[in-house]
Amino acid sequence: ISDNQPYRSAFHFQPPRNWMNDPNGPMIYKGIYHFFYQYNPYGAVWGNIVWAHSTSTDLINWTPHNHAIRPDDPADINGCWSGSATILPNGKPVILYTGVDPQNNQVQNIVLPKNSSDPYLREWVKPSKVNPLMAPTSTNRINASSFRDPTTAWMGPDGHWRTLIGGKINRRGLAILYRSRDFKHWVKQQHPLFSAKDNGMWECPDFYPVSVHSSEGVDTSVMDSDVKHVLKVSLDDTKHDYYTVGTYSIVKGKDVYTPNEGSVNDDSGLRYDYGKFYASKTFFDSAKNRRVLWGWVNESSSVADDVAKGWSGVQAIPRSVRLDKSGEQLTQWPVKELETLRENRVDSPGKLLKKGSSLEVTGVTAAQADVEISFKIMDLGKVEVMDPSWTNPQMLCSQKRAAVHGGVGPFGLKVLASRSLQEYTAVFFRVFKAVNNKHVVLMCSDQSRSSLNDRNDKTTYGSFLNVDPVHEEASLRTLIDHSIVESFGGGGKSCITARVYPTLAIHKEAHLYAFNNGAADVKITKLTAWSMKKAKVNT
Ligand code: DQQ
Repeated sequence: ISDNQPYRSAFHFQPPRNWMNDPNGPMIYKGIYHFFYQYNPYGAVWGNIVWAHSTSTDLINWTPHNHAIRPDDPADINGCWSGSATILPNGKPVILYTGVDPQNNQVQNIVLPKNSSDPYLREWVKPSKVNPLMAPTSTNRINASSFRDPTTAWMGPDGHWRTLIGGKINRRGLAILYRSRDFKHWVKQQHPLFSAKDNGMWECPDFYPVSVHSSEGVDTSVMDSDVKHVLKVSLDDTKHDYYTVGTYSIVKGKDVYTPNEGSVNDDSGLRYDYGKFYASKTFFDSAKNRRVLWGWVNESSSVADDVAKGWSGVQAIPRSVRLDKSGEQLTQWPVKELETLRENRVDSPGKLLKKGSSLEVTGVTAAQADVEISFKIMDLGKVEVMDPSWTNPQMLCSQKRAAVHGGVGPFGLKVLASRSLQEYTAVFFRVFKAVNNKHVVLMCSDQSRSSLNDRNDKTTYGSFLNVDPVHEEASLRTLIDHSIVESFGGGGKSCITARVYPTLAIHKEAHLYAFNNGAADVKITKLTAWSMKKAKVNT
């Protein structure tokens, strides 16, 4: 394993070495945040999966513990896969997770803390003769190779527990619903809570209420007229996390979830993140009354490069999630605690960024920074006309990259940039006018020039941003952490996370610029950047 590690993160969660994938069982217990994750103790590629475990008091600095769940029982001998924690009404936590049995069937198991007075929950036990709790049978129409990832359970007004398990039958993706009176005996419901044809396997479902009138989060079991519900699924086919916002009720004893019109789980659906972000999971943080989202960000490098550097996978910064004021989508923002790592603040507001110009932001460690910037468009008259066939934002960003001059935009940031711009990652906006005279804001993260190393996947990402440029400024926050560029547009209405591996723009050789390649001038109304301290992560 190489000693030269320019791509390790300074403030994103990662283990010291080896493979990490899905976030598992996040929760707060006795004031301590718990985080588990899919981990290979033996290498930098997927395999030999256990639940590794870390704890924290601020979601940013983490202490490692022994692996919480290992394959040592017939019900999980071939793998301890993803799952979720539930805090029972008596305050004690339990974990439901997927085990892979000797026949390679996927089954659902439970583990309990050995000593629930230990706030660090350092030991977990598999109760004897209970597992599996849920399994495929000859009659229950469960596909034994597509049955995994139980959600945090919630209790309905009838006092019965519910959990969802991801599944599929043929090409139909399923959120399979189980119910239980005692958390031990689980009964599969005849109908899934939700399903969609031609979707392929639904991994890692998540289902939770969001408050309609407040930014605060609510407990997973809350079901009243002040909440809407969010159903998220991770589509195995596309490796993206899609969500819908909808209403959930129990009608004549049957659980019914109805997504809002227009939000569907497919390629036109809403995504948490339009870059790399998968197998995500939320939990309700009862200490701070917020709902916190974790998501796995995998590598864009080659397997050979992963093996050489000795690790693969990071977690995105935990995000607070709330229903957007529109009621139609969520907004996400890095948890407040991240700001404790900020130092050396630099401000440079009020600058006019003329067409074709750029501005270097100096005074921060550009490879390890937090940047907030807002733009006011000076001349919307220069806007380009939107072709009605341009419905795919990612494709549009790939065609109209940062270097392609436009009318209004592209303007934004060039991060992890080398001195003479042989390498840079550009995060930017471009504005169009549609046939209905409405403006459309495109947000892009362009990795095409991110590295001189061509073994990396340098796909460009994009999203339409739900912001009206006539009345609102275009705002962007970007977290830069060596090989991670995590961007929040419009206060968190669209998020794009990218992995990049510059060869020149590393450590002190990384630079940060604001740029404008549009014909219209833009004014930088806010530009604040901070160097970020290194977090204590599993050291
Ligand atoms: N990863 C786990 C599965 C899950 C998948 C295995 C999603 O439980 O479906 O490591 O990334």
